Amino acid sequence: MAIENVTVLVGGVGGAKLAHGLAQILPPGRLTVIVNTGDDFWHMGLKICPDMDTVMYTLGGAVDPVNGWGVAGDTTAMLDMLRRYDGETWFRLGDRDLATHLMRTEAIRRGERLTDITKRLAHALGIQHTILPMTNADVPTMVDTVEYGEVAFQEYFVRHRWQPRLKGVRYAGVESASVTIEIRDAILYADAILIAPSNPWLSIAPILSVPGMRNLLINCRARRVAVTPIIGGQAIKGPAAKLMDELGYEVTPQTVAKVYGGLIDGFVYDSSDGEQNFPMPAAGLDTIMRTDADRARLAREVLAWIEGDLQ
Ligand code: FO1
Repeated sequence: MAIENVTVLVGGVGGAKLAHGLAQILPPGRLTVIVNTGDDFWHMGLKICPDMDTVMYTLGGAVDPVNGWGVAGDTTAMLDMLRRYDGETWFRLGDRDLATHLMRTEAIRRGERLTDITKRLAHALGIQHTILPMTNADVPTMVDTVEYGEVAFQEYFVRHRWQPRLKGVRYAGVESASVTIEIRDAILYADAILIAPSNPWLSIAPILSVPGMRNLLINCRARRVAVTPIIGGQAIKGPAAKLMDELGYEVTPQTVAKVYGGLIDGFVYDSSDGEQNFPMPAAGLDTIMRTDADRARLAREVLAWIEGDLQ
């Protein structure tokens, strides 16, 4: 089968890398990136969408290459002044990054949809593909922890450096969220749908929990493939492995494949894990994306595997 339109579900840094690989190899307009907004929060009066911005900066060639989030070469004048006022500096907003939050917050206050705001910001950054929030509703991820009880996602992730032990996760208010017409079209017209190597519980599950999303994915005509975020019993980045352990799962790519269960037609695991068995067609590829070329190579290999009908 020939693949023309690709849609990819992503969280932050790891997902953005695969999205960037796809963006490099697909013609303009052929890629749609559906982004987790469970990490979004209001901070110092500003609406912050960390995963959206990570994807936007990565595809726009503006991302900080060391952190994988924020703007390359950004400065901290605002944070330095905030510190003098004894303000909240645990979430590090760079000076250039601040412009994104100001633009977005003003537009939200004017009543614009996050979908339309993102389209405008992405276009201004020269991005020729489509970036969509998973929904326009606020669906903050809440993390139940042993040490602090239930805390908002960024409190858990950034303020406490994902060290608290996790007991559970919920996506607050998701039952009244809905998929947008843009998301519906991106799924219905896709030839291939990828689930990026993002955290299955903190990044992908919020997207899948938007009412209607699962049904669209199950009933669409696209081939659906997930890429593992677990290699050699460890997460490529972030708390995925720690979280799996705390929730009582075995830290293996098989666990991830099982969690996606009936949603996927194929699974990509890392070739360094050796021959592996999965309950669906699976391919062992080099999934580590250190360079831009690695990202493009992995994107090409995954699409080639799907085009060959997951043999
Ligand atoms: N991650 C951190 O670990 N520390 C920060 O201070 C931080 C600030 C920040 C500012 C803007 C932005 O868009 C992202 C930022 N991130 C920061 C990353 C982000 O919060 C997380 O990586 C994601 O939410 C998890 O995908």
